[in-house]
Amino acid sequence: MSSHLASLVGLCDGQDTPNLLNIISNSFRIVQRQSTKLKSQTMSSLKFYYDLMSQPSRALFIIFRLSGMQFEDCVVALRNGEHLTDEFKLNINRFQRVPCINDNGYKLAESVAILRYLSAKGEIPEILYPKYFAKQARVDEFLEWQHTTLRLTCAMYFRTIWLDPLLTGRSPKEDKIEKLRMHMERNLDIIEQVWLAKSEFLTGSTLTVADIFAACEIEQTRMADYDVRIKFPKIRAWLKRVRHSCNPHYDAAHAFVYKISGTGPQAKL
Ligand SMILES: N[C@@H](CCC(=O)N[C@@H](CS)C(=O)NCC(=O)O)C(=O)O
Repeated sequence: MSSHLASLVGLCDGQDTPNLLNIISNSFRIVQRQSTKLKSQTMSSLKFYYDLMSQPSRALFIIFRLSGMQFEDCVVALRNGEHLTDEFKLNINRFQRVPCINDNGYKLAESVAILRYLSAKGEIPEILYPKYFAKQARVDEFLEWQHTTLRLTCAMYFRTIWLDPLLTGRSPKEDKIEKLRMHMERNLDIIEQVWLAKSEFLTGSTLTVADIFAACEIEQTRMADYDVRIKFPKIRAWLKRVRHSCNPHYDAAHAFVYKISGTGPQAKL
C-alpha cells in the first residue's frame, strides 16, 4: 500500500478500506508492469507523464497509441502524491497535475493544449483531429464544451461517491448523491440527445479525439457503480463503437478502471 494513501487512510475508520486499497495497489502493480514493458519499446524525446487513473491521461494515452507516436512512458502515481513534490513542480509541471509532456525540453500541461500542439507538429492523424477548419472547429466545440459540463459532473460524481469515502471513511449523504447524479445525467442526456442525435460518433460518422475524451470521462463513473447503459441506450451503443475503434489501446488504458469497478468492458454493471 502506498505511504501517501496509507497516511490518508490513517485518518479514517471505514471497515472496507484496507481491502479496497489492496485491490488498488495490486491493480496498479499490474498496470505499471505493462507500462514498464512499453517504456523499453518506446524511448523517445517526447516524455509523457500520466496516470491511468486520470481521465484526460487515458484519453491522451489512447490517442498517442492510435497515432503510433513514439513517446517515453513516464507514469506518475497520483495515489502516492508523486505530483506534489517540489521536484515535480519545478521540473515537470508547475500546476502539479497530469497529463503533461516534455518535448525535448518544451514542457506543456493541459490535455487539449497537448493534443493541439502535437497535431500542429503533425503527430496526430487527420482522421482523429481534422485539419480542415470547419471540421476541426466541430471537434473543438466538443472539447471546449466538455470541461465544465460532462467532465465536471462525471468527475464530481466519481469523486464524491468513490474517492472521498476512500480517503475519509465517510459516506456522502443521499441527497448530495442524488443532486450530483441529476447534474451528471443532465449532461449525459445532452450527449444522447444532441451530440449523438444524428451521427454514429459525437462529431460525425467517424471516431475523433472528441469521442475518446468523452468516453474516458464516462468510463470513470463505473468505479462509482454507475451504469450509464441503463438510461442511455445511444451512449451504450456509442461506447461500444468507441471501444471497438480504439482497441487494444482502449482496454489497456481502462484495465485499472475495469479491475476496480469489478466490471469488464462487456459486463453489465
Ligand atoms: N484540465 C486538465 C485537468 C488535469 C487534472 O485535473 N488532472 C488530475 C487527474 S484527472 C490531477 O492531476 N489531479 C491531481 C491533483 O489534483 O492533485 C487537463 O485536461 O489536462
